Amino acid sequence: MIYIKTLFRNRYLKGLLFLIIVQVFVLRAQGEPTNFGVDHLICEYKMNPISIDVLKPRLCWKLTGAKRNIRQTAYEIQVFTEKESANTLKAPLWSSGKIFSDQSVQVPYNGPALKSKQAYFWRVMVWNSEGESSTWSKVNCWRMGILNAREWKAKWIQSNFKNDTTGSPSSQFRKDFKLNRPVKEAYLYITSHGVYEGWLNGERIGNDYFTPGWTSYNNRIQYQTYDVTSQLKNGLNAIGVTLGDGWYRGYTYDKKKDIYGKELALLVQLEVEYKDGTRGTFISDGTWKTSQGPIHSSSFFDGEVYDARMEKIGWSTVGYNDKAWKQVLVNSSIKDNLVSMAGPPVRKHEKFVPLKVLTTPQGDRVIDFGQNLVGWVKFKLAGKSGDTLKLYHAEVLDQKGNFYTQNLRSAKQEISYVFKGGAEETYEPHFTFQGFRYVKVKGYTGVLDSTSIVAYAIYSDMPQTGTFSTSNPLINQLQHNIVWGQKGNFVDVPTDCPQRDERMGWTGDAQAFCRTATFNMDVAGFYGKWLKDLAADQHKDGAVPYVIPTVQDSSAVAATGWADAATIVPWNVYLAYGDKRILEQQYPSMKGWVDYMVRHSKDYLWSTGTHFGDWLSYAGTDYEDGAAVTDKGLIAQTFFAHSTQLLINSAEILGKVEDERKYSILLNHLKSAFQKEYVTPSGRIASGTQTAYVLALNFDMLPEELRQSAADRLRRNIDNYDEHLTTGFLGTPYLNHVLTRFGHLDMAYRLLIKETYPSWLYPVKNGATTIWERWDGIKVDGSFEDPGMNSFNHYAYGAIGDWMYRVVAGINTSETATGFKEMVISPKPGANLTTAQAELETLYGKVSSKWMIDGKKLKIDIVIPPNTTAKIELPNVAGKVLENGNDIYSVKDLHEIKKVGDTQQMSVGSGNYHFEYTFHF
Ligand code: RAM
Repeated sequence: MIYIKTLFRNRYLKGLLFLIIVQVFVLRAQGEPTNFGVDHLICEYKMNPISIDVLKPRLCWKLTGAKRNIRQTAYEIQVFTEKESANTLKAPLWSSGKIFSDQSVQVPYNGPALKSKQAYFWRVMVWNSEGESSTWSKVNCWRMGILNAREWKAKWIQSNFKNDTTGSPSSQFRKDFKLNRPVKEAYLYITSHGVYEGWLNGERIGNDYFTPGWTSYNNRIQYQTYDVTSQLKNGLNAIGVTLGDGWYRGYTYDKKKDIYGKELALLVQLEVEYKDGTRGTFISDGTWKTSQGPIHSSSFFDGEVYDARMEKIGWSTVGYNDKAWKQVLVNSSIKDNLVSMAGPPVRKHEKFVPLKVLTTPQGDRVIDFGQNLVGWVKFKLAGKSGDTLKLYHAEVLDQKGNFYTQNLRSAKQEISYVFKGGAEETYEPHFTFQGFRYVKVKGYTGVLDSTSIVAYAIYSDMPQTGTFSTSNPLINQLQHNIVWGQKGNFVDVPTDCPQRDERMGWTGDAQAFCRTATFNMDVAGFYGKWLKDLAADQHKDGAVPYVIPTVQDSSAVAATGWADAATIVPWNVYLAYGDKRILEQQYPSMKGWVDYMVRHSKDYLWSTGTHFGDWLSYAGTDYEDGAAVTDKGLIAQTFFAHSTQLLINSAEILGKVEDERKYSILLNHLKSAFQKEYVTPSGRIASGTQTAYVLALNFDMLPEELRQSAADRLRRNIDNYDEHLTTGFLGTPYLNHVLTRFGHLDMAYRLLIKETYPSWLYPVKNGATTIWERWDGIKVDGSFEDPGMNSFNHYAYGAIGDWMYRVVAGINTSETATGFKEMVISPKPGANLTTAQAELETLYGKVSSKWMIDGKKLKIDIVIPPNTTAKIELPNVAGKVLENGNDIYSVKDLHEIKKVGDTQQMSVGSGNYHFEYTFHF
């Protein structure tokens, strides 16, 4: 004490101490690295979103650090209304205070009501299990969108050309406007009936395509928000926007058009904050001018006709002479159905250069881009004024090597470009996309190479989260095909196919594939948006349309295995991202669908209605019991039960005790009714198909004592088909899971590596670069299946991807602490694979599992992200297991070590682990 007193009496020492204290604080504030930290702050699944309309947005962050067992024990969030405030001593708008919790994802903002168009800056600090705190994270931001329809000052405008109907030239809209002070920041809010492309001072606004995206337009239309600060200048500015038919009034399924209306319209509101603190708003209104531009026609199915001679040079720049343009009409469409864009925008991704330029036996000049992709071709070519270049798009060449488009049905997928003449002209389409690998070129004989013509993949901007690979190149190609099937069919909505005259949000396909999708990419926002449309388009009586957004007749609803997307998709989003709010958001829709089935069933059996059944299952006749057709009533009953189960699970999570009880009773009745109607006392199921057994087993429809024998029957059925699968859209996703669960892992692997039809690798052996709609899109004799329905880019059968991640590599979330908060890592080697590995970027960070067979040894590397725990299950253990060379029983970071049969189990926290042991085959 005396010593300290003396110390403080010394002025010099006092100063030094002060300096040290300051230094410590400054270093901490600057983010001095400690052995753990926090970063990757996201809000509503987005990094620094500039427009959200969720009133209590959810925040996620990742803990970082290489040490094992990193666990969050507490956090503090601070939210400011000005960025600078984080570094001053200014009080935050909201501070959570120190919250003792290990929750680091989906943490709802819980401060004062958030204001329209206001930016919020936030940071977080976390504490670990040693009680150490991280430094404050870097400051991230979110910004609210327009929260009140009355804040839309802009007016809907439209052109007034007589020929402005579906398929007519695209209208352009323009306006010059003046800013008389330097701009601090400016946001542009924009949407349309139809699709739009906007330009400010000659520069494209944003890099999104097909905006405002496809939603249930009668109920919800998205608007986009762009930070256009850097595109504006002091003084005069110009804005120009082009509109295309898009989904709004363009041709769709069955040659229908004008689904949502006959007139296209535009709504634009620019809000500027000047450096001097004043504000200005510029809006679409009756003073805008309109003209028809070079896009002669555009259609998703048919392509685009573009006459470059009609280009209006400089039309979106200041000073353009628009005297000849017409005045727009103001229209009175409503604005209270406008919502901020929730999912990811469609963007341009991979670029492909010509792999080969070939001449077909029929004499066509065709470019092979080497990948069946969805997007378009961009070229830089010269031509004579008035000459037309035509591009045709196809997925495949036929047996003789000729360009094949019959499977596109009526979709033309054609680009016609009329040259303006002179120097090289650069063009890429605007309001259309094609599904293709091959492009036939007509009207141009010059050189076609990587400098003159390329292809771009265009799809919803979902970050890739997963990778999967093995020692078998064919399986790697299968994984590649699954991922490309996902890219091509996630173009704003989950479609069945991207090329023929269909391209709709088929619900059955979506539910079959969605769990796989959650592994390959971050699809939380994508499905979150689509599920809102599902609920919006769901009928009052709970019936779910076949396609979402719906464009079919009102009778096209309530098919089993399709409508169940209402329960299955939200459930899978919940599993992958721990997203309880999606269950909350979708609960009425889920319940509505189950109640619909209740009302349409008799004595707890649902067997009425129109169903697609086990769509596109194997249809051979080479096995005694004929084709692998499963009774549709039987299928309906299993999905009825499954949806009910998911509703019960959701009710439990949301604390809806009464519902949980009520639907649990219902579920018992559904299972008894199933057993009475479709199962003999010895466990034989009415349809002896693989799908019948798979569904009954996967959804626990059979009494416990009959399950194993049913699984053995399933195996015998597969044997009878010479070890081939025969399942369709509904049975396929669960086939290998059921085999694995009931001790037939070897058979699951045999199906996976089977190369003959029907199998997953049969298309791969036939050169597929995406997943096919049918097991035999190209038949064994080399001819094509029925062109009426033969897509070569249809993701449903890609549902095996989920089994590859969860069983082959063994990365699973626990179902109680979902979103990979707790996980089960349970790799299962099999077949002739010597290695397999998968990585998954979860909301907590990277999980990875890699195994390798080295002689008699199995080596397994596992990475568990911070703030999570894992139960590890090592299979086929003979003898001692070593972790980093040490007997597992001596490693302090491994807990609850026990051996069950020949599986070695243990629990771990975050970190990297390396196991090695003798593997018994
Ligand atoms: C076809 C497609 C689609 C399927 C429906 C039932 O249009 O194959 O994938 O869901 O039929």
